[in-house]
Order: sequence, then structure tokens, then C-alpha cells
Amino acid sequence: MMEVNFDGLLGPTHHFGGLSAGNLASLSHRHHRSSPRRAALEGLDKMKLVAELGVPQAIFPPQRRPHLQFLREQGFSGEPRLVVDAVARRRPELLSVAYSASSMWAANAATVSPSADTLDGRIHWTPANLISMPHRKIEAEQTTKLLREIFSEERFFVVHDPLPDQAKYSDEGAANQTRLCRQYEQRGVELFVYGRSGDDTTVSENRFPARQTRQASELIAKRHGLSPDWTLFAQQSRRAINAGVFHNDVIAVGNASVHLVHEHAFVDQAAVLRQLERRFAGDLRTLVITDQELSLEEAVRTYFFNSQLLTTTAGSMTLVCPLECERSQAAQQVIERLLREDNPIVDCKFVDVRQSMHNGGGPACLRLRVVMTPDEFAALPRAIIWTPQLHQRLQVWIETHYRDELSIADLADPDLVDEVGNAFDELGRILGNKRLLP
Ligand code: SUG
Repeated sequence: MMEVNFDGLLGPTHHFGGLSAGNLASLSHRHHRSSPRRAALEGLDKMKLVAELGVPQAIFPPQRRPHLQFLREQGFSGEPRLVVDAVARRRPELLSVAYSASSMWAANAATVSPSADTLDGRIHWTPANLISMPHRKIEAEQTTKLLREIFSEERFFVVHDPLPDQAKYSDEGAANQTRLCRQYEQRGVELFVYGRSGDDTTVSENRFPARQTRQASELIAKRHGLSPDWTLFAQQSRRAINAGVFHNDVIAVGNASVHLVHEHAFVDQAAVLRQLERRFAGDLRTLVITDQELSLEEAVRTYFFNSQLLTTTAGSMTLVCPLECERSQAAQQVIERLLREDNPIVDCKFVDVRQSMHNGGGPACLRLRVVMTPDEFAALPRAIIWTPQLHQRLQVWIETHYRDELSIADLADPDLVDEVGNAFDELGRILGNKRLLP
């Protein structure tokens, strides 16, 4: 069994829309100039690093943008260039939503349960409905089609519909789910973390919204056929959400039997950790980072917990941290302590994914991972598996088709419609399958 990382390839319209309330990086970079080319190359380099560490790596292609159906639903009609031109004159704020490259954050694409955990022994996927933000909600339909194309082998995979489009079932995918297990092949505990109850309709004085509902997490666990004995639900602490922790993967990361977590991640944290540990009868390594070591603010600024925790050789793990951690004394000290102490983490690598980071997406946001058997892995289309050859072709493609700079005003340029259209057509040819770009 192996853990496969599926990374979202960053799309050619990556920009800083300032679209995400509660996501401090997105808000503070609102309307800054972006570099789609640099963004995509950074993402590609991260995939290379992970693949070279020996962890299987695959890609999710970006979604076609602009999302014309979204603009048409707002009352605009005609040819794509005309639609964009009219929107730019009458409702320019819609362009940022329609052009968002947010599908790059694959950790929000779906929640996934590996076959060792599910009743029918298949891998279950629920695409996230992402209804809390308009620019993310438009991802769900294309994501569902993409997952059904990639995971089409019904012997191994089940791709469910997204949860109902209702506030009660607000779902943000695997960013709010942590799977812990002794060995990958053994049944694991799936920890689902939610921000609020879907029945809670009070307009609170809270600084930021809670995105995931408890009902969404519970319904997913049920659909996936998870055993209640191996499923746990925990609520994010309000303190964390108000410090900018809009998903649980901004404050905790787990892999196999290691759970790295900030002390203020959950409501009633001691009880949550106790329940987890009870299921492992002493085999779980819970590594709690105190606020004194790394304050919530510094955790959000550096995205330390959004590191990827990867099993690189039997029993040993490597942390793949954002570059911002290397430049933070507090994060550095935490890393040094973890490497020094007796636990499976033996190495740390830093990656520069700053273009994504400036929108609130670190290394772990860019990937959706799932434990797979060799047979399940063999059932994936080869076109999406990272290889040095694919890397090379994608690099040339990015260098040819992506702008070095993109400003908010550039989204009004009708030429951008054709430019990104050509880029997507070419990507379809590289992957050899148009259905991978639904
Ligand atoms: O949903 N940012 C994303 C970042 C998602 C990070 N994912 C995880 N933590 N797993 C979000 O807030 C900003 C887009 C903009 O402002 O242009 C954005 O959507």
C-alpha cells in the first residue's frame, strides 16, 4: 500500500482576487499582481520533490476558465469574448470569480476514504460542494466529472455526488479530514473536523465564518460506509478560526500513526486526543505544539501545519514545509525540536509555493492524498501520473502559454479568453484525453 498524492496543476488565470473571507493571505494580497507562470512552476517543482522522495505523485488538471456558465447564470449571453466584455463593463467583480484558479487546492476537491476503511472495500470519494464561497462553489461540477473520469473503474472506486447544495451541508473536502492508522493497509481512524453545526443559524459576532458543518462530515462518513467505531468528529476551536484557520489543515497534519497538532486546534482538545489515543492503544504519536512555541498567528503566517508529512522509507517521515517556515525563528525551533526528539520525523525540506501561499494555500492544500493498493493505482489513467517526461512537457507548456504577470484589470481583456482557451486545448493534447478537462 502506498500513499498517492494528487496535486492540482495551477491554472493560467491564477490571480489574487481577495475572495476568501477568513483567509488572511487571500485578503491581504487582494488585487496584487500575480504571476501565473511562476505559480504553476512552483507547483510543478513541489510535485517533482515529492516524487523524488519516492512518494507516488499524480496531477489533477486545472479547470477551464472563465466559467462561462456562471456568467450566463448572471444574465450574460453571447460568444465567450462578448460575455467577458459585457461583464467587464457592467459587473467587473464577477470576473475574478469566473476566472478563479482555485481548483489548484486539491485538498478541497473531495473527501476520500481508502478501501481499508470502507464497508464495501472500495475507495469512496465525495466531491466537496464548496458552497461557502461563490468562486469555489463553481468547482464542484467539473471536479465530479474529473474524478469520475480518473476513478472510473467501478471494481475499485465509487465517486458520489457532492452533498446537497444547502447551508446545512457545507463541505470543504479532505482539508477537514485526517486519517490515522498503524500501517497503511490496516483500517484507520478517520477524524472529521467541522467548524459549526449546520443547524446553527445565529449571526454571530465571530470575526470569521466557519466553513465545514458537522452534518456534512457525518453524512460523508455514512455514505463512505465507515465504521462508527473508527470515525471521530471534532469541532475547530473558535479561537483558531478567528486567527485565520479556515480549514483544519492549517492547524494540524497527520500521517499513519503521527498526529501533529497545535494545542488550540479543537474544542475540548484533551478529550478529542484521548479518544484518538484510546483507539490506538499506545501506538499513536501525538505531537502537540504549544501556543508558546508557535502562536496561532505565527502558525497561520508560516503555514507550518500545512506541511506535507510523508512516509519516505519504512517507518520514517519527511516534513515538506513552506519556505515561510525556514524564515521564522519560532517555526524553525519547532522543526528542530521535532527532528531531535524520538519520533518518526527524520527530515525536513522547504518548498517555495509563495504564489499559492499568497492566496492561503500551502503545500498540503495543493494535494489530495489517498492510500491505494498497487491494483487500485494500476487502474488510474497513465496520463495523470507524474513522470520526468510529463514534467518536462508541462514545463514547456507553462512557459509557452502562461503570462508572467496578471493584474485584476487584465481579466477584462477579451484576448485572455482565447489565450487560456488555447492553453487548455494544448493541455488536452498533452494528456491525450479531453475528458480530463471537463
Ligand atoms: O478556499 N483561497 C483558498 C485557499 C484554500 C486552501 N486550502 C486548504 N487549506 N486546504 C480558499 O480560501 C483565495 C482566492 C482568491 O482570493 O483569489 C482562495 O480561494
